[in-house]
Amino acid sequence: MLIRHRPDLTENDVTDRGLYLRRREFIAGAAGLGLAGLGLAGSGGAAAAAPLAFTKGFSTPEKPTPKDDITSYNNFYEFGVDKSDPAENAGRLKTRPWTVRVDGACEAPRTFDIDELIKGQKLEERIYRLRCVEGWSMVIPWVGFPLKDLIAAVKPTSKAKFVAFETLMRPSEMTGQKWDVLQWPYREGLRIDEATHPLALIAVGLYGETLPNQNGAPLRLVVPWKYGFKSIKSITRISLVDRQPPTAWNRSAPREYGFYSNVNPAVDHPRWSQASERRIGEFRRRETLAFNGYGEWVADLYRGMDLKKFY
Ligand SMILES: Nc1nc2c(c(=O)[nH]1)N[C@H]1C(S)=C(S)[C@@H](COP(=O)(O)O)O[C@H]1N2
Ligand SMILES: [Mo]
Repeated sequence: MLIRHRPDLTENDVTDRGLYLRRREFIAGAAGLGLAGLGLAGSGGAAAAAPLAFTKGFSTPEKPTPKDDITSYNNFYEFGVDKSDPAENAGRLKTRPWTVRVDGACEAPRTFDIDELIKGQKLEERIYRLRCVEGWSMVIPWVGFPLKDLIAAVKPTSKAKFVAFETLMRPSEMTGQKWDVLQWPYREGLRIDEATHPLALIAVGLYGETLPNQNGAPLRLVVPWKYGFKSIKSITRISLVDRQPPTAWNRSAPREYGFYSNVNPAVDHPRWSQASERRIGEFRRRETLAFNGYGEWVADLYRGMDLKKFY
């Protein structure tokens, strides 16, 4: 495995909850760019990409997939079902003004304006692998903040056992929502301990700039140890709930897509194997790793669970 030496960087953060980070996966330190370019235009479709200020956080040393691939080969069914549809159609989505409602089982439910939310967070770059259930993968340099910080801000109560996420419903701009390929709006969910795991990220950027619409602007979830469809894009609502919430893909094909959907080479999808994957840009398939290679940090969440049953 490639080891990237960054002598100019020092180790810090992401060590709460006893999380132990392997040095070769841990590129950390201060690399603030001193840029706060968040003044995005409030009208007319896709905002121009703006630079974000961030520090370096927990990252794989693998080479990131080229930006052109990350932004042109997408799944975002609200804009069509072909890989090229989101890049072509997502420019219609107005991402300002944008609010995110965080509510449910908490003492301080709140509606956040996206720009205020971003200003209030310490952004980090986290280079994570992304493994789609279809059998392809990428390495993506996200910029974002831990989901657990947003959850903590609303003071969850003991009834908060799961977290439910919802994407915007706006068929006039999300033209794919005119077709019933899924029950709209797109929904996802996590157990509260998954959602508050330090690796669960809210991404607001990639490659150092604000997220392109096709990748889920203005904010999306990134759960690197689960299949890509768990990482819901263009979120407008996050609710703390006491029961496992319904999720879009599980509703449409429950035998194919479970609630947990941890990357698991030992449990095949009913129509294809999950043992290997094609890294975008590579020719040969490579082996898929349990929990997408993040087992060292997340396997404990599932101790004692039958992962064939809870797929
Ligand atoms: N709202 C919404 N979120 C979504 C999807 C979608 O269709 N709608 N597709 C998912 C799937 S299947 C994958 S693989 C990832 C792809 O993220 P990317 O296009 O940024 O690589 O987004 C996920 N999030
Ligand atoms: Mo996917």
